[in-house]
Amino acid sequence: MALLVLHDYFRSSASFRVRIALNLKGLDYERVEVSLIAGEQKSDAYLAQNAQGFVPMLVADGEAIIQSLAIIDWLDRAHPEPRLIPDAPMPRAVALAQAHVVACDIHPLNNLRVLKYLKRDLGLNEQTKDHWYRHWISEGFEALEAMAGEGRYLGGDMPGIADCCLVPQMYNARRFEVQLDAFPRLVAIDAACMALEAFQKAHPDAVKRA
Ligand SMILES: N[C@@H](CCC(=O)N[C@@H](CS)C(=O)NCC(=O)O)C(=O)O
Repeated sequence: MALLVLHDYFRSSASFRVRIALNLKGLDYERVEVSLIAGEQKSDAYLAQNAQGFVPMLVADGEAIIQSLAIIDWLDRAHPEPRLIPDAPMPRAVALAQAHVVACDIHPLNNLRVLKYLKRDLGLNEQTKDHWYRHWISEGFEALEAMAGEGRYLGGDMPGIADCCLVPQMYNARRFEVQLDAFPRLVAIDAACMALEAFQKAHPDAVKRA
């Protein structure tokens, strides 16, 4: 079995997605914390492996994989059970569409570098920046609430890639005090996921350095 080393940051939601996926698959991995606050993601040594300078990065037997959804896809092919991305064309499209609502349409707008740009370069104050943050989560969650099926999880009877994306985004939403009353299905799915050890062990509070 490949030696897996995850370069991540405890509070990074893209990293949280990958920790959940690794735990759901029951894989052992080492964590190397990259402090985003200290700017370690922009060090020469890190950039030599990950030109984008983001976390997460998974190194499997010395080969680096970046982008959380690409990492989850790699995990699903290298370690197929339990499946996180369905094989059948239509369920696969549904699962990826749900995951992309979070990973492509919410999260990039609220990324650390975007928030820094809003404050430092565009001169937004803290309150306006937080308003921006909440706006994009609420708008994305409106769509995702409508797209959630009847299952216990976004993935149906079992958690899948979309649940790996939802739970970290809910964590961010709560941190920034987004009103969640309008999203009862997402709140219920998040609670169902957080009842599972794989999600609990991946949570920022569980992996935070003492
Ligand atoms: N699309 C990327 C996003 C990764 C990303 O945005 N990572 C953030 C933390 S959640 C990061 O490393 N930010 C560092 C920075 O903005 O300098 C993925 O899914 O892996």
